[in-house]
Amino acid sequence: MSGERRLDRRGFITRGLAAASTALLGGCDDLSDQPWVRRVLDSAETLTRVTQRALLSPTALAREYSEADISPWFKPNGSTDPDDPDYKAHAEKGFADWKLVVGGLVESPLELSLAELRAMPSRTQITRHDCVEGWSCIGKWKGVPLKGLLDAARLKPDARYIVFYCADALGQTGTEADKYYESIGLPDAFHPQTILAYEMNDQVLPVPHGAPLRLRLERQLGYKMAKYVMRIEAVDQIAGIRGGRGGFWEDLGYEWYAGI
Ligand SMILES: Nc1nc2c(c(=O)[nH]1)N[C@H]1C(S)=C(S)[C@@H](COP(=O)(O)O)O[C@H]1N2
Ligand SMILES: [Mo]
Repeated sequence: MSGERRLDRRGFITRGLAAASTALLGGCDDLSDQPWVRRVLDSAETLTRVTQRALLSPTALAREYSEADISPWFKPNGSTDPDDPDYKAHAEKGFADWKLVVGGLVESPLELSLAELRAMPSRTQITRHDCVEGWSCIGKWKGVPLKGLLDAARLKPDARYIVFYCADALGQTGTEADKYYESIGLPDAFHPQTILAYEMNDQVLPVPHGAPLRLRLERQLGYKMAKYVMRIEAVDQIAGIRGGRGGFWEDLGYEWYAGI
């Protein structure tokens, strides 16, 4: 099968899924208990991975846009105002004494304030955000490349994944176990467009979009891009974490590699 036909098939399945999920649901709700959704997601995932391997190198860049392309309104989705007491206390103080924690399989664990993150080399990119629900928005993001943080923390040789722990709980019990989390592999972690953003459209990152810090991972779907990132951990496997599938939505059936 030619690369072009693979893309067509994948596009067909992805568009079909987007249309179906938009028709059924207004938000990133629990699609996963519907077996047909699960089957479509699984087949789209396999095709996406095959296509991406065939056509793209691990360092291929996602398309970047111009200022004129920036969406006048960017839809906030999922959690938009975390109901966590620690988070609320930090938000009230403008995150002035908040610190990002970097730990796990690293030689030099780090705790970095927003001022320290802002003092590190940054990257700015205008990119399109695609949600699994079928909507897209273009926004401008500025932040610190994850590579810069990982180089500073010095990964141990057995590190294979980077896990992001967030402040917000989306689940039913409101406990630690319900908090949003995500994980990515090292090729994505070191990709030049993988940044921890503290600015959106030239403003301080607003709370609905993940203040004080959110992941931008431009070659995967929106649910991978953890907002309200409090702690980053390098690990050798994701099987022992929470539901074991590498993310909040993954534990409910979404695919771990959500390539676009
Ligand atoms: N912590 C956290 N991160 C999250 C979510 C969430 O609910 N909580 N929702 C995800 C989904 S499904 C999408 S589409 C994007 C939405 O980002 P936005 O609010 O900036 O549009 O964030 C992702 N990251
Ligand atoms: Mo999403």
